[in-house]
Amino acid sequence: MSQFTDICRINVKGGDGGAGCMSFRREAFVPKGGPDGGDGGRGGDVWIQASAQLSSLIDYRYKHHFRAERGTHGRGGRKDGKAGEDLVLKVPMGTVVRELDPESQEPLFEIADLTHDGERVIVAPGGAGGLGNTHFVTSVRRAPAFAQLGEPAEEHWIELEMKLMADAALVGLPSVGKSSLIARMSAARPKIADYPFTTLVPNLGMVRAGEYSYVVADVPGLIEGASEGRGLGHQFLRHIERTALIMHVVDITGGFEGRDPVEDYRVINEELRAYAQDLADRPQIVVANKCDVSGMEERVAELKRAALDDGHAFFAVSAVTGAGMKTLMLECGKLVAELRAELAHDDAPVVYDERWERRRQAREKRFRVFQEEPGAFRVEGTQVERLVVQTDWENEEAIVYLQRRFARMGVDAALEKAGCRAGDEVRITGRAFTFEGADEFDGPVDEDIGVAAADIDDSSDSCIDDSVVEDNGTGAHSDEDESRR
Ligand SMILES: Nc1nc2c(ncn2[C@@H]2O[C@H](COP(=O)(O)OP(=O)(O)OP(=O)(O)O)[C@@H](O)[C@H]2O)c(=O)[nH]1
Ligand SMILES: [Mg+2]
Repeated sequence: MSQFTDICRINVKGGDGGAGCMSFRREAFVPKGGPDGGDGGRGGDVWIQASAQLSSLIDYRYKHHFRAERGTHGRGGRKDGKAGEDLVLKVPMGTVVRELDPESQEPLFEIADLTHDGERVIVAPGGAGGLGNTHFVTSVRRAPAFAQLGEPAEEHWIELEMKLMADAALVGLPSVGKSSLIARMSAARPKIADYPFTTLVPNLGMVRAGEYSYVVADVPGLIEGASEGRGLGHQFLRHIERTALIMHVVDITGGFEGRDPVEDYRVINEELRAYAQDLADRPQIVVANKCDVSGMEERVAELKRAALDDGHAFFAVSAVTGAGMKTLMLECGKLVAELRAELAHDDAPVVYDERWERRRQAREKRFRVFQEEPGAFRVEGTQVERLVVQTDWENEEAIVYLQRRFARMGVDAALEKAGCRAGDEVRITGRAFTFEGADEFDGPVDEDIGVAAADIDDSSDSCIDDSVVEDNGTGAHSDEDESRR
């Protein structure tokens, strides 16, 4: 595989919930027994899970759409539908998961940074199963002739980015001998040649030295201007963001152009700083390579002085003869072990699911109301629209139930504030209703909604706090934005 696959965008969708069942018990000589429609099963969730077995995102390069299994429908005799299977998508450790804006495909926010084997996060929850008609029995509605449709599952575009998980990164100008060094230090066998940009993608190697073992990355050569996108190394700079230690390799001979090693050293550090101050502040060791070439003593001394002045440890080695390599590998191992111990201290476990789910839920509960044309208003919002989709429009009772839910959620009140009057048209997704006025459902409606309300109820129902009522310039006006925020 020549191409290094490290970023991909995929579409994930949970399984749809199964529909609830509308059914009545059949008994001999009883024309219509009690309601006995079972609930629909919930749809499966889509998970992203880090796995130590994987080392690339290649699985997601050609396949972009992933769906979890749907729940099956409820049946008569109080038989509930079966829940859909979850779908678990495995990714390498060190994968960052982000939610994308479905339209612009720009990252919205980070969902998770999966760094440990087995760490996982739900990226697309399955839909809830619809409730069977048994749930809608109340003191006044003994024989509810409706059930809920299954909830359509969430669908999202997400971005997966694999970041290298190396402990140390070999950084330097092209042809300074980074690949030669990793070949000396580990079992990695990257291509080595005397022309620049031999290495096109990062190579990883496991180094064992004494009691230490650690992973080193050989990154494509950086050149002046790399931080602004020049050369190849730029796209890999962000991989270095995760390594605890930078092994800054300098060609002590100055290469074919006879460059000054101290100047080379400064150029690279300047690029690191320009890319991110954090990279320049990262623990660094300076490695003078090609010290087998004779007559370099003075240059070695100069570079050593520059490195020590900056507070960096200094090593003079030869990847070709192996001189100085053992010390370098051991000292690196010691440093990496110290840095790891430091990191372990501030390695507080991150609870991705909650943080991200809360934000998503808050977003979904929000709705906005605006006037589309005289006498016609539109309500937009994920949860509001989902309720409409879950309603069986052939069924009068189901529609009445929906209207009561909207009243409780504050949709009616928001419509009224926006200037909607009885008789006006209210549009939600592809449906249109006639507004009957907000007063209709005033007062406690819980008893009337009965069991169903208690079952589906969540605190979100009083979500008027989250709603956004907008003035679209057509004269519909509300000051809710100011008063609520
Ligand atoms: N004399 C001598 N030559 C070396 C040493 N290390 C590497 N070289 C030579 O330097 C050249 C470049 O080596 P590479 O290991 O490919 O350099 P690199 O830094 O990986 O280069 P890029 O991948 O292009 O950035 C090759 O011709 C190597 O044989 C060394 O210690 N001594
Ligand atoms: Mg190389």
